[in-house]
Amino acid sequence: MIKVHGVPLSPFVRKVLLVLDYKGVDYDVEPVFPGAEDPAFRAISPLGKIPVLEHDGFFVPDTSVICRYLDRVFPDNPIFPTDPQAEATATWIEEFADSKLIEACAGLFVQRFLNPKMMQTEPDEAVIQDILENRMPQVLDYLESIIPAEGLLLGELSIADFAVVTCFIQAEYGDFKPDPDRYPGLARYLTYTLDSDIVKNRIAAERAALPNLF
Ligand SMILES: N[C@@H](CCC(=O)N[C@@H](CS)C(=O)NCC(=O)O)C(=O)O
Repeated sequence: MIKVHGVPLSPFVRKVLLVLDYKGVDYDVEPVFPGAEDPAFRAISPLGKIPVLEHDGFFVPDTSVICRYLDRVFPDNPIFPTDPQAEATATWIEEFADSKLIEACAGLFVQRFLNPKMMQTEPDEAVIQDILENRMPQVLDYLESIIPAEGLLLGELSIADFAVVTCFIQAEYGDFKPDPDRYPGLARYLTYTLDSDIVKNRIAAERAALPNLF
C-alpha cells in the first residue's frame, strides 16, 4: 500500500503524485500541511516537510529520495536515464528545480494565491516585484539555455521533467507564465508537457479537491 503524506497543492507532493501516476501505481493521500507540528508526523519527517512516502509501513521523506525509491520498487516506466551522463544531467536539473526554480515559482504562488485566497492576507508587491525582476529571470535564462529544440529535457521522459513541470504549475497558480518572446524554447517545452494527459489529470484532481479555491 502506498500513501503520500502531504497536500496535493504542494509542488513537491505533486512531483511525487505525477511520478506515481506515470508509473500507474495506486495511492492514497493522507492530508498533512507543511510544517505540521504533530509528533507522529515529525517522527516520519524530521525536517517537518511534505511529502513523506509510506510504502507498506516503510517511510521515506524528501522527493528526490522518494522518486529514486519509487523507480527501484516500480521499475516499469523508468524515470532515470541509464546513461551515466544523462542520469547526472537529469538529477542536476531536478536539484536546480527543487531549489532555485521552486523558490521563484512558489514565491509567486504564496503571494498571489496562498496569501489572498487561503490566508486572507494581502500580497506583498515588493516581494512579487523582486521575483519578477530578479529571481525569475535568472532561473528562466538558465533553463532557456538547456531546453532542447524539441521534445523533453533528456529526450525520454525523466525525473527532470517532473521536477521542472511541477514548478511551473505552481507559478501558473501565481499568474505567471514565461514570456514566449523572451523564452521561446521554454514556452514550447511547457506547452508540450503541460498538455500531457498525466499533467492535465493531476491538475484537474488537485483543483477538484479544493473546489472553493478554483
Ligand atoms: N527537499 C524537499 C522539499 C519539500 C518542501 O520544501 N516541502 C514544503 C511544502 S511545498 C514544506 O513542507 N515546507 C515546510 C517547511 O519547510 O517547514 C523535498 O524534495 O521533498
